[in-house]
Amino acid sequence: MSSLTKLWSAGSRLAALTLRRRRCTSADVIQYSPEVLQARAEGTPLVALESTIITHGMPYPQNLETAMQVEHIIREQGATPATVAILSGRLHVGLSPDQLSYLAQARGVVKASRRDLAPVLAAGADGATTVAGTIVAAELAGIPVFVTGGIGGVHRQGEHTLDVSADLVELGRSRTLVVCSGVKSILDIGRTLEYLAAPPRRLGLKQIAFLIHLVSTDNHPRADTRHDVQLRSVCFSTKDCFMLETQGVCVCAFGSSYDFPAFYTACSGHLAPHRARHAGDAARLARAARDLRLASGILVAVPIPDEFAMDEAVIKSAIDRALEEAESKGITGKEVTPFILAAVAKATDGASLAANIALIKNNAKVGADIAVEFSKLRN
Ligand code: PSU
Ligand code: MN
Repeated sequence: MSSLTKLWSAGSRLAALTLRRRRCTSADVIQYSPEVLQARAEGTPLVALESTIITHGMPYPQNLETAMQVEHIIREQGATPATVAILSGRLHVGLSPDQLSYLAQARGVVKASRRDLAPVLAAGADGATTVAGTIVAAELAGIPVFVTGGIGGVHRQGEHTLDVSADLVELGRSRTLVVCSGVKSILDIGRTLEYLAAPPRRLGLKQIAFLIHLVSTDNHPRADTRHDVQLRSVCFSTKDCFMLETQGVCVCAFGSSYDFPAFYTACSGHLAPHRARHAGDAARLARAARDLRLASGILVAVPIPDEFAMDEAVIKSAIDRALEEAESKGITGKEVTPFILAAVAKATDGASLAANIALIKNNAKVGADIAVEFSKLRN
């Protein structure tokens, strides 16, 4: 054997070893439930579910009842549910009824977004994954569809606080198709859509001046956080809310219209750029995105069914009051959404919770249908 051939074969062995080690690493990090393992062996489509909604989004016992019902609906549609959470430092994909029950009552579970995953794992702690955290797990586990109620977004006053949920960025960098009912009007829905999906639009004078400044001083906004923040606030500060670079997420309204839903109500007053009329449409879209090797996600926004939609004026006043209360109590960051959810449920005598439960059950059916349709397409 020539020395060149020897070198070549040693190189291939090393590459194979590295590959094997890589595969082991991600398999090791995830603890699959027996049900999920069986589904994978039999080729049953999987649907990922988040767990922050259980620990921080709803009170006990409705949180547990809803989690079990959502899993049941997914099974009835011919798919297998895979609820994601961190238990004692292990990333679980698929939970047993006992584990769900534990999470639903446990105190001190960390709300785990992307940034929190490694610390919670390293500390051997419990964590409930947000939309962003669950997308990371779904991608690792190769689950293409994920169902939830509402995703995080750009908070109101986001132009000052820069409080933008990591959910939006995660949607921009993973291929997962997320089924939800839009974002709550506790957030800034227009800016959330803009951040996710809107194409660059016209520039105001202020923005042009700032861009010229950046170019002339050779300060690319991405290279320096201070400039990035400055640029973002300039972009946020006009009425048209122009963002230099959006996340390129394919946002679709599900059903008969292009109206982007507002969680408790079917219309937010904003339109989605695309529409999926039914599960088959959404599945074909996901297939096409994968064929194109797009590394960005798809958001399917399903309006709350008419019979469960809330009165717009009632929910608006409850949200406005809850936002004022949060501000006066100095609640910020990741505490904002759970605080507002609880305050709004109290102010509406539980009506907002009932709407939340109804819409997530409907989303579970839609998501499972999409997963089933997707599994029928060429892989
Ligand atoms: N919206 C809801 N219920 C929820 C959440 C959002 O109606 O439980 C949770 C989700 O887990 C979402 C997270 O990913 O809040 C967003 O939080 P943050 O803004 O801190 O990223
Ligand atoms: Mn937030």
